[in-house]
Order: sequence, then structure tokens, then C-alpha cells
Amino acid sequence: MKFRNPIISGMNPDPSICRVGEDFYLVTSTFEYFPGIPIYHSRDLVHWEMIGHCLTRNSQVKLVTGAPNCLNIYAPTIRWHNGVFYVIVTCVNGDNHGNFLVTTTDPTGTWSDPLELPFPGIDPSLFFDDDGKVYYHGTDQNVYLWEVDLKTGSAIGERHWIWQGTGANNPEGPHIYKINGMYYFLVAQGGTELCHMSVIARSKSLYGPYESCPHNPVLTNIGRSLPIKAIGHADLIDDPMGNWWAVCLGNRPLGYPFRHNLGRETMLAPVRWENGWPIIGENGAVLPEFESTSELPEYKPKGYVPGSAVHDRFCGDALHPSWNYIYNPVPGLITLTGSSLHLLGNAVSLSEDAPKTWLGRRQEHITCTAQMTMQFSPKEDGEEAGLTIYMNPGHHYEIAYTRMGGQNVVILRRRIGSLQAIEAKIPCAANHLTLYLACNRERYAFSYAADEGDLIPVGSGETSYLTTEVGGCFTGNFIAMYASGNGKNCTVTAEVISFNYDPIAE
Ligand code: 6LW
Repeated sequence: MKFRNPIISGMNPDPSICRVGEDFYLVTSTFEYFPGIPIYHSRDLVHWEMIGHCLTRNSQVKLVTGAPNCLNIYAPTIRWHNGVFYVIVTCVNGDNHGNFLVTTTDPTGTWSDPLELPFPGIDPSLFFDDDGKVYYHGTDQNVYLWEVDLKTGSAIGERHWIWQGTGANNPEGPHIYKINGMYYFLVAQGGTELCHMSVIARSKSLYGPYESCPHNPVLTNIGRSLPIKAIGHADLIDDPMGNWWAVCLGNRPLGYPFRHNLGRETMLAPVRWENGWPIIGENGAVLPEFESTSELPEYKPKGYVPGSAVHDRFCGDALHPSWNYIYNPVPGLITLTGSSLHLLGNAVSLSEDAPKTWLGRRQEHITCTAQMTMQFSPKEDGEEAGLTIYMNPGHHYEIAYTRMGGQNVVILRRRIGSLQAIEAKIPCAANHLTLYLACNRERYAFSYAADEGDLIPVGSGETSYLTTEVGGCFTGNFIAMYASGNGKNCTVTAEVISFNYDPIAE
């Protein structure tokens, strides 16, 4: 079976995976986006479907503003034990949660409210030992292990600082496995940028001492001229045939200097064992394509396949699973009518860090297009509705229909840090518009059509300025529909009739 990386494209970092029989389940980080923690399912590790999210209720998580792309839901781990799925995760926002656990017996259904845990730090993981004891492990500057009572969430005994990797900075993302009677300890190190890597050690005793693998780092693309960079934060899994695999994060820079716009994505690599040590990928490297020896039958997903084209006509009473809010959704701003989507702009502009009338989906392809068709006729100056390519409040480009000086106009606005400019302002009297975005390695290009007219180009902006290295922290770009009164609530609603997202083969 040949497969290409990423296996799950767009902002899907810090992947963690478990298996129940023939079914694989995988979760990734979502930061300030809601619903939180997507759950992906596959049976061949290559073809995935999104089957739901862990955090779907305000009672589970209160996402906070203050540092877009850098706070909230970090690095979940998913494990299954005795019929129960466990997802343990950090909410990096100071006051509530910290590390918490949600559980379910059906990953396609609802997950429990959080069980708050007393353990400090980030990147929590769980290990279920053969003797029934369960261990929390995570990183609090350094990596540690602490027995936990999963019924109460309380710590048992004391904290054990175990193996800290091979000396690079930021030992994190730890996972413990028991394989052929040996305890293996997999740790990411080097930081989640170009020096990222994973290292592994083993011991006969859970508490060590741990012997470092002689060919550490077992996973890195450092020094390799490969289009995938910064791989690390891995999780190991075996398949029903007894073959082993690693999922990890990586990014795909646009060019040199290395800047990536899609966020960190989920990659897959085959694993083979030699002398009780894993050989991951191609001598530790993750390639854009692997010729795998897997005998897993090809899986045909039944649900939404991340990375596929989506043509949404907003029929029915549930949003397509690809859609996300920023922060917990504010009732009344974004509503389905059964045949369209209503966007009622609040006073919050795209450039403000606060819950806004914004509904976005991951940009999953470097080359792709997006198009929204809407009925909208702004009545007050400042009312706008549009289509944006969005990293965060300080980094976004958008085409919008608005009213300025008593005149309705189509505008192109670009915000890069403290620079903001309206680069096109075209008078328009229509109230039925199509807004169009073409994405490629070099430019984000915008066009519009009034009523049933032809698309008219209005301008473009460099792709390289909407990248994690320029403006982000841990996330990637989203393509979003939005509305805003820019300082006051809108008096009119934008009715979105359709939205298309189409990948284009590079
Ligand atoms: C995560 C850390 C990391 O907690 O990035 O890639 C942080 N590694 O392990 C946020 O994604």
C-alpha cells in the first residue's frame, strides 16, 4: 500500500492514536477553536474520517482570549482500556482545568464532562500497566510519571522524574508503551520547530533506569532535504497484523526560508523493530510518500474525509463537521435556517481577539479554492460580511461587502501585524454576491461576482506573510466566512446560500 503524507492535512498537530480491534482512533490539538479535539477514525491508517469531537459543550471547556494560537487546548492523548476511551488533555488558560480527562464508551457519541487532574505542566498521557495501575505522564519543563486514580483523578504516591531524552531542549509529548515485557518511553525534544525530533529509551522497570536507544533520535527530518520539516511529537501503534506504525506532526514549508501556512499536520511512518529497538520511517525520516508493506485492507470511509472537497448548501439543522468557531460559540450570531446559514455580525471585528461572527474550516491544501455565495445588503456604514484567510486577529486577508460613506462597496483588506490596508474599494449595488479565494504557494487571490455576473479579480496578498513563523504560534490558517459591525452590532443579516472548498492538485 502506497501512502502520502500528511495523512490528515491542515492544522492537526500533536496526533495521538489508539486501536480497538480493527479500528484506529486519532485526536489532535485545537487551541482556541471549537468544537475541540476532533476524533478521526480509520482501519488502514491512510484513509480517515472525522467521527466527532471530544469537546462539544460549553460545560466541558471555556476557551479564553488573550493569546490567539497559543492558548487553550494543547496536545491530547487518546487511549482505550477495558471498554472505555480516555482522552487526557491540557487547557492552557490559567484559571480553569489545566489538565483534565474526558471519557466515553462510544467515540462517535458524547464525551463526559472533564475530570480535573492535579498534575502540572502539559502534554499529558496515560499508561495502563498489566497490574491494573495507571500512570499519568507529562512534561513540566521535564518529563515525569505519577500514578493516578482515574476514578477520582487524584495522584497516588509521589512524582517520579524519569528519562529526560538525550539532552535537547523541551522534552515533551511523552508516551509509555509496554512491548514484549519491556517499558518503552518515547519523548519529543528540540521544540516543535525545525529542530524537532523524537527519542526513545527502554527499561525492565517502569521507574527505570532507562537505556537510551543507540540510534536516537529515532524520528527526525533534521538535515534531510525533504519537503516535510519539524517532525516530532509521535505516538506508536500496532495494527491487527502485528505491524507497527508511528504518527507524528510535521509541517510543509512553502519554500525557503521555511515558513508554513497550513499549520502542523499529521504524518504516518512505518516502524520495524531490530534488537528490540524501533526503526521509524526511512532511517528515522518521514517521507512525503511511503511504499508500505502493510497488509491492511483499504478502508473506505463513510463519513467526512478530511482533505476532501466540501460543497456545503447548509441544508438541515447541523453544521458540516469541517466548520469551527473561534472560542465558545455566541448564541444567535451563526444560525442554520434549514436551507441557508445566517451570519449576524456582532461589534467584534476580525482584528479583535474576542468571540466573533466567524465560521471557519482548516485550509488543508496549499493550492485550493474557496467560494461563498450570499445575500447581503449593508444598511449602516461599517457593516460587513465576507470571506477571510485567517491566522489570527493580527494576520488575515479578506474580501468583504460593506458600506462606507453611505455607499456599498466590495473591499480587499489585508492585515499583517500592525500594518492594515484596504487595497481595493469597488462600488457595488448588488445584494447577491459570490466571493472567491484562490490559494497557492505564492498568493492568496480574491475575486467577486455581483448577482450572476462573472468573477472580477480585486487583488491578492503574499501567502508567506500568513504563516505560523510570521504571525502564528501553534496553529495554521483557516478559511472563514464572517460578518461584523466593526464596533456595533449589525442591523442586517448575511444569508449564506453556499460555500465550496476545493483542493487543486499541485
Ligand atoms: C505541544 C507540544 C508541542 O503541547 O507543541 O509539538 C505544543 N509539540 O508538545 C502545542 O502544540
